[in-house]
Amino acid sequence: MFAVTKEDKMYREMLMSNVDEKALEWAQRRGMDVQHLMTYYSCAMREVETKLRVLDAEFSLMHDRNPINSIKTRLKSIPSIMEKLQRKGLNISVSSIEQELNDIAGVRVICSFTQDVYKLADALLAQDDITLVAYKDYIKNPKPNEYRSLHLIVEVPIFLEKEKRKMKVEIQLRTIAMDCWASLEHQLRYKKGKHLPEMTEQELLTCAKLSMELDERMDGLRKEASI
Ligand code: 0O2
Repeated sequence: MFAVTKEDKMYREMLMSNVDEKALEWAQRRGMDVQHLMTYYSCAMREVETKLRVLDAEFSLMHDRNPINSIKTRLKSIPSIMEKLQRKGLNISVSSIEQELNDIAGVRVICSFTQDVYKLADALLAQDDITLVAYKDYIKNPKPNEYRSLHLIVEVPIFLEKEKRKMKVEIQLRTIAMDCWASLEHQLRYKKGKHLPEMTEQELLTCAKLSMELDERMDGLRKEASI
């Protein structure tokens, strides 16, 4: 069972200090409800992270290499949550957050090879306490801008003193090359929905193709090395 840790408290303070006036007013009005919910998401995020680290450790024992290069976790901030609810025309309420949004808790897993992405996803989804809510394979079916990643929305239980709660977590799995492209593209455009000059768009597409080629060639080397 998770207790509320110092880290949770720091998270909450950070969330509360980072909000604009309207979000702050709402979050304060909902007070404990919002704080509790965000703490539950934070616990679920850590559950998923631990599961992935266990799989990484086991794989390393069996194959003498690590499929996971790094893991990043993030909780969506209160203003981002409010902006998303508003954009989708949804009620601003605690139950809306829980029922309608899938990406409050996010775990990004950066893998060594493309094959590792699928092995990890399959192993995680085979666990009997994980429920798959959505599976979007942008590696086999990249977005029009060539964004590639495997996205899973899962439900994971967290065990509280008097109840068990199933919380949703968004997991993005991608290779180092996919992550490099996505992180830089995100900085250039994605977040602001900014329209980029045609030449920049073309250059981004070329970079995405290079990153795909890099993954394919590295995968060839992995097969040659039989790892
Ligand atoms: P952040 O800050 O990274 O979380 P949704 O709006 O989430 O309900 P959608 O758009 O179908 O539904 O979700 P999808 O396609 O699974 O993508 C959600 C997340 O994937 C984004 O989260 C990004 O992290 C990432 N992503 C999707 N498309 C792109 C892209 O073209 N470029 C980059 N760099 N990242 C992408 P957020 O909330 O936008 O941002």
